[in-house]
Amino acid sequence: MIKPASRSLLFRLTLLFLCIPSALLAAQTSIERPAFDKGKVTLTFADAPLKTMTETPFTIEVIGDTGASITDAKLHLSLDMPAMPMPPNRPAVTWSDGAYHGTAVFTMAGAWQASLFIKRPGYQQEEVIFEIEQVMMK
Ligand SMILES: [Cu+2]
Repeated sequence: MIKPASRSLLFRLTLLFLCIPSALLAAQTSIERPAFDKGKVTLTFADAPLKTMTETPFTIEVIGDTGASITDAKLHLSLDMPAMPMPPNRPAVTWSDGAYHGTAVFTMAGAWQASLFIKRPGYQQEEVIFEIEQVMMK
């Protein structure tokens, strides 16, 4: 027989669990790299671990020297495997709803590298390389 006090605790724990936003439970793979002088670029895939042959949405956030988000850039992404030549894998990156978005498909298990080319009006092109340590077989 459960005592009223512990029943109440159970009820509270259940409530607490139900109140955890689903965003916190959703797995993501997020990689941050320095860019420009004092800025940074964050590449976030909406899955973890990453899996082969799976349409995986991603977002890219670009922060400039001043700490402000950069929104006027053209971004080009190239996905490669450092260990071997692979067919070109260049998902389009588009700006919408206040973020850069795209969808990646990793065609093979193993380590990948994402090269991001950032073109901004009036600036030299910046290249940022993200190491993706492991894509798992689906
Ligand atoms: Cu490969």
